[in-house]
Amino acid sequence: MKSPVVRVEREHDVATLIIDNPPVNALGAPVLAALSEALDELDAEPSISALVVTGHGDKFIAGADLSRLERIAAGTLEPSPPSGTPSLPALVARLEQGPKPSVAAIDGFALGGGLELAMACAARVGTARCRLGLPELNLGLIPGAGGTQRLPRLVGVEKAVEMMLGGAPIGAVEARALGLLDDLVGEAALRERARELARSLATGAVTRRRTLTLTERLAPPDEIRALIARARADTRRKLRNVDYPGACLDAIEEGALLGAEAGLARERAEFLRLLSSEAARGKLHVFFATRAAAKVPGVTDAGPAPRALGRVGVLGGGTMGSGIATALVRAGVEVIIKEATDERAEAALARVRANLERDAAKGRLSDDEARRAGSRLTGQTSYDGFDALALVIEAASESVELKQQLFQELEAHTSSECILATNTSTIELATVSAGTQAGPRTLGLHFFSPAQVMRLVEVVRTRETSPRALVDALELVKRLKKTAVTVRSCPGFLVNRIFMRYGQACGLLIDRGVHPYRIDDALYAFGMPMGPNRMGDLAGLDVSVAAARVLDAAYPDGAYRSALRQLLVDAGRLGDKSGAGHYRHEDGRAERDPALDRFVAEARRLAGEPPPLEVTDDEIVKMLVFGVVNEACRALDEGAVVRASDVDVAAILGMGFPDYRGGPMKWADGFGARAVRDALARFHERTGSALFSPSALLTARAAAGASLLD
Ligand code: 3H9
Repeated sequence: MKSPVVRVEREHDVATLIIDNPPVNALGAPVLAALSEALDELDAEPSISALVVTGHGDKFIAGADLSRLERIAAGTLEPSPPSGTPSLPALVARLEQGPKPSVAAIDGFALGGGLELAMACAARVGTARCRLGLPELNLGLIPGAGGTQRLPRLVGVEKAVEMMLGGAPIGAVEARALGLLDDLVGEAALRERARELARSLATGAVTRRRTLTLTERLAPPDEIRALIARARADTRRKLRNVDYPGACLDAIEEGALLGAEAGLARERAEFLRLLSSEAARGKLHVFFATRAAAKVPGVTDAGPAPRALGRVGVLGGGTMGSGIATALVRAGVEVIIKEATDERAEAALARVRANLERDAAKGRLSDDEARRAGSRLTGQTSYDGFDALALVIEAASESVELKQQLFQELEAHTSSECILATNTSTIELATVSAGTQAGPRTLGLHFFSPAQVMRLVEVVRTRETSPRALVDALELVKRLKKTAVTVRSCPGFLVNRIFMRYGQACGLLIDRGVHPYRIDDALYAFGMPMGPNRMGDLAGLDVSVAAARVLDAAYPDGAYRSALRQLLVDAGRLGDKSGAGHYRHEDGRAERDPALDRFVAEARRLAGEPPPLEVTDDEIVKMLVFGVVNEACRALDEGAVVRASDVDVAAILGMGFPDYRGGPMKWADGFGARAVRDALARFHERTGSALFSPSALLTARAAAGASLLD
């Protein structure tokens, strides 16, 4: 009895197994069971001498079923497959060792377990659009079905290490050149060519070689040891707090030096161990959270289909406007930058060109792509042509009067269909569009700086924003290869609002005698790209003080501000840009500065010399991060954000929160709502500051023993 997820077509002596498991042909238990059943049947058929394994259309196999892995990682599902279903490693081994040779016919993605299965076949044929990779490390895992053993044997240890540690798939031409693909053909010819090759393997016209027995691509042992040692040192430098890259290198090294059997055993043990690690739980959560963020209930599931927006206008070509324009032209969108004067328009175009040149120099774009992207851009000082635009992004400086004036001008110069987006980071949308009738077509597109690099865009809506405008804006963000998190307009939107508490808690600790550098060290060790004080220097302390003033006024309950940043600003210490802030800055390096202590002492004096607080590094981290979680709970309670996992996506992409901890909500949920509430209540009691007063939603979740992620 055949399952519909795997179909078998017989042509003379070759059987083609077609996997059809939408949306991405993941290898879930039903697929594994169906493949195993089909192999049982075909092994027993004397008229069949060879096999072809393929996917459906341009979907080969996207790997193991991640929803299943997520449940195993969470401890709610046993790692062993359901009874009667083979494990993926067992199925892969069976394909390699079985009586009949097999060929993988690959169109589209062959990722993770998909490539592992293909590598166990005797040969692989692909199309120009196939992409092959082992992205397991992106999920805090390592390949678990022989990938660490077969890939080095097919492409050499060096390339295999690069592919696994990098995680990005390679294209068909490179795969063919490396020998990972044995042939490259057009889509229409794929299955026929695979069958032909399978037949040649069966007759012996082409020798059947089992991948695990190959050794000619393996370098001499000393070279392998040296190469792995270099890769190990490199990843230790780049990645903190995680052990999956080292585990992957161990499995590769063991197999390459001691033989495939030892390597497979090591790989299996490490894969199973990592499956229950915090990093895998965190990263699997982020995988699904990122995809969930694209879905806005009542809008993307009910509203109109998105339209591809034609030409886009950008008002203001400063750092932000030119960064946004760069992202747009790179994604193939035609852009008009409007500036106040010819000189400023020229400067804006120069900024975009410089961004594109940097992309080309770093290999992110080819010279030709950069040239074509640049040709999509024009600069002007008038509103000529704005009546034909589908979207305008206002990226002028952060002044209410200026933005209001620009919105009034935009209303006069654009069609009633044109979406009016503002890139404000602090001003409420209703204030920006006040005095116009443009409410339904007004929304916020809050890019993070630098806009051509940062992946997060907060898509901000008001009660008036139409689903049509929202759906189109979400589509545009996707086209820019960025991730949208949808937020209701509120001061600070999501990221700046929740991280306001992070900054406040940092200031409170400083006023209570915890040194700013100790706080930075604790948060850096936790996994943030830098501590909050170093971060303040980078963003500019004048900017930070101004933003804090707006946010403290908007959320006065529990607001706490140390005077430290204001004191530094008053002394002309604005951060990196002025050569000193909390740190001294020279040649791009931040050095600790003993002069800071004088400002800290003054800030403490202004705070009334409260008694010093004894805290551990763990408590420092929790005071700052649980503060973020507490404020996120308030935002969730108000409906300002769609779901808790959106907070995680926003914090990771907007603030560099470590993805291997899953984001602040996922990380806090690991302790449980009750523990988070109790910790905050204790901080409240110890400091006497309402900053730590647990929010209503957190308190309710704690009382109900509920998850923070529900
Ligand atoms: C592995 O293989 C372990 C083995 O080594 C060892 C095992 C023993 N499973 O991304 P999209 C869903 S680890 C389940 O929006 P795209 C996804 O959630 C695996 N579901 O599409 C979404 O659902 P929804 C190694 C999956 O076209 C829908 O499919 N493989 C899986 O932009 C569409 O996804 C990987 O890490 C999955 N494996 O990109 C590859 N993959 O519509 C992970 C996707 O409900 N996948 N979904 O939101 C990807 O990188 C991208 O999905 C892919 C398509 C490039 C394939």
